[in-house]
Amino acid sequence: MEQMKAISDALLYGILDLGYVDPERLEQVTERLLVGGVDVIQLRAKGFDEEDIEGFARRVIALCEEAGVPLILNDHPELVPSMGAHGAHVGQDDFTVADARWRAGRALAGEVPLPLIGKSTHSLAQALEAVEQGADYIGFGPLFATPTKPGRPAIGLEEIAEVHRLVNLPVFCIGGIKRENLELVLNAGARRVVVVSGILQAADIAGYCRDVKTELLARQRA
Ligand code: TZP
Ligand code: MG
Repeated sequence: MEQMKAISDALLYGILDLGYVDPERLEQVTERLLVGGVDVIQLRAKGFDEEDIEGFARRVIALCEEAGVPLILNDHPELVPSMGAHGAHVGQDDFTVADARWRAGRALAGEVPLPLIGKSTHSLAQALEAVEQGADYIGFGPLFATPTKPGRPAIGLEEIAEVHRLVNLPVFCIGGIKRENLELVLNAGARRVVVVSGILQAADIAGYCRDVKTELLARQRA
C-alpha cells in the first residue's frame, strides 16, 4: 500500500468518465490509468443514479488506495464518507465548496487533510472566487471546446499564466487537452492537466498517460 499522494504534488489528473468507459471495464481502465502514472482519479458518471455510482466507486477504491492515488467523486460529496473516497469535485452550478466539504465529512483524526474538495472554474474571476471559498484545487477550462463537456464554450489559453500567478492552489487545466497540443498548453503556462477523452480513447491507455506525465515532469524540472 503506497502512501496517499498529496494533491500539491499531482501533475496528471485522470477521469474515469462513464461516457467513455464501459462499466464492465472500470477496474481494467483504472488499473491502466494507475500503471500510466496518473496522480489523481475522478469518477464521473453523468446520468447514473447514486446507487450505481456507489457501486462503481466500491469497485475501484481499493485499486486507488493500493496505488496511493486519491479517488475523487464528481458531483456527489455526500457519498464520500460511505465510499471512503478521498474527495469530491463540484462545478459552478453545484454545491458551494463549503457545502460540499460539509457533506463530504471531516477527515479522521491524524489523516492527511482529506477529503479534498475541487471546483471547476471557467474564468480568472471564478478561479479567485474558488480560492476565497476554500477549494483544495481547481480545474480551469475548458481551454478548447470538447465533446466531453458539450455546450461549454472554450476559454482559450490567454488567462492561464495569470491564473497561475494569482492562484496559490493546484490549478489543473482541462478541456480538449491531448498529447498533440500539450506543449502548446504548457507553453501558455499550464503545469498540471486533466486529460479525459485523449486518454480514454487511446489504444494504449497506460502508454498515453506515461507520455503526458513524462512531459509534465520534464517541464517541472526545467
Ligand atoms: N470540465 C471542463 S472540460 C471537461 C470537463 C469535465 C472535459 C474534459 O474532457 P476532454 O475529453 O479531456 O476534453
Ligand atoms: Mg458537477
